Amino acid sequence: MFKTDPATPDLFITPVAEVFIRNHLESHPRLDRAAWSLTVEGLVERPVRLDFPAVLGLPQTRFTAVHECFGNPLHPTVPTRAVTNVEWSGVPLSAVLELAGPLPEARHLLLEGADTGDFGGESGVRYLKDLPLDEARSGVVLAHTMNGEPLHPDHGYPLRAVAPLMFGTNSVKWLTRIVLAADRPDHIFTTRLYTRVLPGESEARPVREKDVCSKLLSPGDGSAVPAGSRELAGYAWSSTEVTSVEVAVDDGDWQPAALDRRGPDPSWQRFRLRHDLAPGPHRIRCRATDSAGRVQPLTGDRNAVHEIHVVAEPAV
Ligand SMILES: Nc1nc2c(c(=O)[nH]1)N[C@H]1C(S)=C(S)[C@@H](COP(=O)(O)O)O[C@H]1N2
Ligand SMILES: [Mo]
Repeated sequence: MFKTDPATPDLFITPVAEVFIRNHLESHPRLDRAAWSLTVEGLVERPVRLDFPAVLGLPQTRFTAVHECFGNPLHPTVPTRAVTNVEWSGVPLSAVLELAGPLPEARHLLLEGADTGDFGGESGVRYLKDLPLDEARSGVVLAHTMNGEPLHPDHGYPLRAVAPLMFGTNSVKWLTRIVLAADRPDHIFTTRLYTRVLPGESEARPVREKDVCSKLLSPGDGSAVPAGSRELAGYAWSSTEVTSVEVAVDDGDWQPAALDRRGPDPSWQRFRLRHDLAPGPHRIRCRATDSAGRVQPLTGDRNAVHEIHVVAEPAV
């Protein structure tokens, strides 16, 4: 069902062929762009139906963003570390909403995909997500390209939502319908799954903004490297800018790594640290902190500190 770790995880932009694919339902629609349309309905002044040329006729935007799967919603604290960084282009959702004119009582926006199937004991369900209207209007883009290419059928061709600061689950693929509503819809993918209680809070909230997280990518987990001075590197990301990354080798102290700034787009940020690896096996860990003061936990949650194991081989 989905691809495993990319073969070249170290690139700043992940090649399309290495971006993971996550489908909850059995039907993986193969849509005909000429027959496709997007409707905007519900609490709007004028329901609209847009065909693909009409979408292309609206203002376009292009940006790079981390694309990260939250993980299995049935096991919300288990780390899966399915993460990539890709460039999207498409139409700001706000431009589409302007055509329809949301009514004042509209508070929520529903995004519906064309796929159907069974999940979590329910049959014949649709893929449906909801967002607060204000957040959707300011943050969501309806994307038709990934890394400059038309979306691959598995990634939602011809049009998908992208919520760049949020987990991938909110970025509805094969988008065909947008509904404005006063209340949240009760649905398996909105209110019943994809909710969690954050540390220090008592009420469950929907899985939206990304957590602070980081991943060591070089050297690769399980690899053998020559002993001596090595660069330990990877990427860190969050819904805000990451402000520091620390790396620890074996039982050594957490050492501050060099870290790139985030820039205007919500891309991941590269970190690197040179370290002298003595011959033998090593455990290497990384830990990010973001500008909101959030720090990766050592254990126990989906964004727990990432650790890799490598063997440093003595020079012959
Ligand atoms: N229509 C639809 N959209 C969807 C999904 C889905 O199953 N159906 N999966 C979601 C999840 S959980 C993730 S992580 C991302 C994955 O996007 P990708 O497969 O393009 O990497 O799509 C999201 N959008
Ligand atoms: Mo996901």
